[in-house]
Amino acid sequence: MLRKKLAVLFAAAMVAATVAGCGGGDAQTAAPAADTAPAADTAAPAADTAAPAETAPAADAAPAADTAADTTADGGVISVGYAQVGHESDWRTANTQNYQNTFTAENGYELQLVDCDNDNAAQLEAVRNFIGQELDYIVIAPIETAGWDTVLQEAQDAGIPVIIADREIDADASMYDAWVGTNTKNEGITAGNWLAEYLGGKEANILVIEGTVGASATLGRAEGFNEVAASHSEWKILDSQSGDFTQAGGQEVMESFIKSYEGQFNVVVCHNDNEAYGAMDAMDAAGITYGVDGDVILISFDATHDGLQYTLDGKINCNVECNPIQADVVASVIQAMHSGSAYEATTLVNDEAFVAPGITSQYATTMTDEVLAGRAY
Ligand code: GYE
Repeated sequence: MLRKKLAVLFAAAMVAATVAGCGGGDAQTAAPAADTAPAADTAAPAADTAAPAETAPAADAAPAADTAADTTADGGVISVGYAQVGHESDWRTANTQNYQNTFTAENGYELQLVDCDNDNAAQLEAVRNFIGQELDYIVIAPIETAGWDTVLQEAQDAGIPVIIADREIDADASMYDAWVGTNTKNEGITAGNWLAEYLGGKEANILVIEGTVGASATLGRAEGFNEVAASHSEWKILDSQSGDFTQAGGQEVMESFIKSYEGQFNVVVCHNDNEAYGAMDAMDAAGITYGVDGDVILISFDATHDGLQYTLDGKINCNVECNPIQADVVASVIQAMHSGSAYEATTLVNDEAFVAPGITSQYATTMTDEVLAGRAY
């Protein structure tokens, strides 16, 4: 195990963040926001544990495969533990399926995927269990940003490389080996920029249904959107409450918003599609209209298949994508680590945004049947 870890660290070339995934987003939505997306240099292992950038071995000069690959006891099968957030949303289901379809036995993996049901303690326990089993690699989609130092130290002591995926954590980048995910602050900025463009100076009284408290996806989207809101004195955020990224949570929060603010709001921002479905149910029940022909502008994040169907139908005005298809990038990082080659310390999966028919935007693609047909998840 120790030999493999050393090979991994020496092979960690300090390369710039790359963009993977769907692509096609316009420059405004793709511009990384430096303060939430880990920069390549912050995600790289600390100088004392890895060769500096300029001396990091190139892929072809990396330690021979036998220092890395042949440490696997079971004839080349790579064991991977994935501590998954839970099953709170359609995005999450798509992400889980993507890992299950990628880390297959045919592809040479043994995947242990643990659904942590949005419970931090369960997630820490899952990671400790992976360490106890001496799995080859650990992938964590962290529920919250906080609380990772001790268990990451334990993984490091055991010599097991850790990849943080989907969301971000507070821990120093030297505590893990690679990061793969999306720029959620940028998603929030895109939502804000689109709203400003759409309203063209008109007043906005905004209600926000946030994601899980303490999750980087929540913090990033809120920070990005609030940054744009701060530059619009004609906007007011009336309230912001967590719907926990679930449909039931979105409905519950929207019902209570309607009680407190009926007749006072014209914009609802939901941090994911499932919350938006719940908010739509609550507004339907209260006779509040939304979408392109309604009284309330509805903004969502994720742009899953169903979310884009509602956008195509004009019920969601703007839907900012977050791409759940990340397992292929994680697998290529693991393959590089395993063969002792250079790998990307940070990979940013690109997102774009979509708006309902009848809306044109410099920040987003107008929905069509073809766009929806191309959306598998
Ligand atoms: O937006 C939400 C999911 O971490 C980016 O988590 C992800 C978020 C996604 O539950 O639907």
